[in-house]
Amino acid sequence: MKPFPSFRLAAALLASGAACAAAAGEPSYAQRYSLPEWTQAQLEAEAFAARYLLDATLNPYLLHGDFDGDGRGDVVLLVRDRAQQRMGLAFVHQAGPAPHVVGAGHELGNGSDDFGWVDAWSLFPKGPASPGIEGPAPTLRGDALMIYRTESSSALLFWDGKRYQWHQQGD
Ligand SMILES: [Ca+2]
Repeated sequence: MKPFPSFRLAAALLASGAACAAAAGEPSYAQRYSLPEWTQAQLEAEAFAARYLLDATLNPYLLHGDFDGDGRGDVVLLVRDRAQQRMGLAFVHQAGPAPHVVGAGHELGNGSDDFGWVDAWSLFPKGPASPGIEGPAPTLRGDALMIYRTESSSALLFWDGKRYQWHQQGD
């Protein structure tokens, strides 16, 4: 049976995508279509793209939320630094100007500078947060992000107006 033309087109796109990038773990050509258009300028800017690769090993590989609380939707993506392949997260605020990276060479809380231990994540909608094991509940300006090592530990990451902060939930 002959392949459908659309199948051949997809194969050609995959091949060209593989040629221009695709280290293991990077989002596929199709997955990149899920990225909002406004993220492009920030993710393709030299300062970011020369240092980081997007990574799609978590499912879903991006989460939407209003992390800085300005009323406009933002996204968070898993990234790796090109130099040492350390995992981290890039929060991309719609207000810009550039993604905020935690992990991937930037230490945060007990997460170290490599978030390779994270195996699940979910959005924590703006609202009251629980007290952690190291301090009182933070006041959230926007949505926050829960990251997990399942059956081991979890932490809440939230924007304090200047940077992302770590709030340990359990270990
Ligand atoms: Ca926002």
